[in-house]
This record gives sequence, C-alpha cells and structure tokens, in this order.
Amino acid sequence: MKRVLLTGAAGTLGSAMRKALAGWAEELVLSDIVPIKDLNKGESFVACDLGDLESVLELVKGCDGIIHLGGVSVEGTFESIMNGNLKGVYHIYEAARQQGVKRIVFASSNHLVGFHSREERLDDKSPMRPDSLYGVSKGFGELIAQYHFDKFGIESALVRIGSCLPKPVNRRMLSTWLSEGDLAGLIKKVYAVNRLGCTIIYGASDNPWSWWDNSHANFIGWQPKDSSADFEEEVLRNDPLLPTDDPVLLYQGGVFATAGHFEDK
Ligand code: NAI
Ligand code: 15L
Repeated sequence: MKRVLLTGAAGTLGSAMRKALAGWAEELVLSDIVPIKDLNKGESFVACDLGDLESVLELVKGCDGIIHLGGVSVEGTFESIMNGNLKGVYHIYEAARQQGVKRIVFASSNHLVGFHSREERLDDKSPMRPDSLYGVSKGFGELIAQYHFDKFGIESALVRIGSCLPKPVNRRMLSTWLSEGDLAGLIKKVYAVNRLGCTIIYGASDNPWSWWDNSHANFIGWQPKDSSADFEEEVLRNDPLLPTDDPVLLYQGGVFATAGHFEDK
C-alpha cells in the first residue's frame, strides 16, 4: 500500500490502528476533526469534517485505500449522526468514486443487528435489526457501500465490529470482543485478497461464545488469533451476574437495545 487514509484517527480505534499498522503503508494519512500532533514517521495529518464534501474530496485525493473509522461511535442526536455518519459515509464513497479509490474498510457495528436475540447465530444473510439511530446509520453506510460496489465496482469490507478494546471487560464482551491485533490483521487481509466484493464481516476475535458466523467470508483468509476465553475467569469475577429476567440480557446490542430514544432525554 502506498497512501492509505485513516479517518477517525484521533479516536480509540484510530489510535490503536496507527500503532498496529505502523510501516504497513508507505504513508498513512490520518484525519479527524480533533487535531493529532504526535505524528510518527510515515504519517501525515489532515483536519477534516466528514460532513463537508469539498474537504473530503480533497482528503481522499491520491489515496489507494481508505480505512473509514471516523464519525459518531455511540447513540446520539439525529443531527450529530446525520453529519458524522450519514453525510460522512456518503462523502467518503463519493470521494472514492471521483478520486478512483477502489477498496474501502468501513467500520460498521454490531448495533446494526443489536435487536437480534442472544440465542440467534447471525451471518451475512441475517436481517438488519438496528438497536439505535447509531445502528441505523451503520445500515445506511452498508447500503451506500453496496450501491457503490454494484454501480461503480468499489469494493468494501463492511466490518460489523463487536467490542474492540485491549481486553473484554464484561460478560457480553465474552461474545463480542475483537482484539486490536485481530482488527489490524483483518485490515491487512482485506487489502491483500485478490477479489473482495462487498463483504460483511463480523468483527470478533475467536470467541467460544460468539453469536456470529463468518464462514461466508472465509475466502478473505482472516483467522482471528485472540480469544475472549483467555479473560473469562477475570470477567466472570468482576462482572456480577444479572437476574435472568433483566431485558438487557435478551438482545445482542445490550443497553443500546434497552435504552430509550436518545432525543427524548
Ligand atoms: P471514537 O469515537 O473513539 O472515534 C471516532 C472518531 O471520529 C473521533 O476521533 C471523532 O473525533 C471522529 N469524528 C466524529 N465526527 C466526525 C466528523 N464529523 N468528521 C471527522 N471526524 C469525526 O470511536 P472508536 O471507538 O474509535 O470507533 C471507530 C469506528 O468504529 C466508529 O465508526 C465506530 O462506530 C466503529 N465501531 C467501534 C467499536 C468499538 O468497539 N470501538 C464497535 C463497533 C463499531
Ligand atoms: C459500538 O458500536 C461502539 O462504537 C462501542 O463504543 C461499543 O459500544 C461497541 O459497539 C459495543 O457494542 O461494545
């Protein structure tokens, strides 16, 4: 890879991916609305609001790949989600189309399917059941990606990330955890595979209690190396058992599914 754009580079996953992908591309173009000053060799920074098309068109110029992590990452007002996630993802794909970028990693989310029961095992054919406006925005992003593949041949990995952090910290994450190393490994595979298409991938490590089946995406050759099993004892000790009738246990999205409508707060 010569020049790869990393949006949301000042955020939690952006910061983790900067470290994990160091040296992978000749140049990693970091972008965010929050400034980044501690640039390493091979990194540059461009401040950009994803809601502004002209700035995004300029940002994407000369890139041969995009890792799109930027935007609102939890539930919020429709206004904030519209700018960061709806306009943001459209602008990224429109810029890719105009500037000739052929492959994108889109950080989708498990909250796009968060209203499925924890009893279900999901794959790429499972219906979208968003648990929040945030989840809805990820569905919009996936459809924008599909449209750009069908009409313009721009390939995407639609990574429905579970919970990506250094280690799982509650019982739910024994199912949803994705290690930062496994996410970086997936990104590398996505850019190495000959033909990607527009493929949904559940972003989870090799967790014994996973709710998700990625066998449709085996052709990418991604095999997560980490497992929440290594943290099971610690998690079970620190996260008290809830009463079995607590509704938060019903849904894969957890509190995103049981919370009220954000705008009512
Ligand atoms: P984060 O909130 O830490 O980072 C998001 C970054 O996007 C922030 O630095 C923020 O300044 C930037 N941003 C927000 N609005 C923007 C705008 N209008 N223009 C430019 N930049 C803007 O989120 P995190 O945890 O790093 O997640 C990264 C991506 O992965 C997000 O798209 C999130 O939805 C997705 N994701 C993350 C999961 C996780 O476990 N961390 C799970 C599922 C999905
Ligand atoms: C997400 O989509 C969020 O970005 C992250 O903050 C976590 O809440 C994660 O899902 C999760 O479900 O654990």
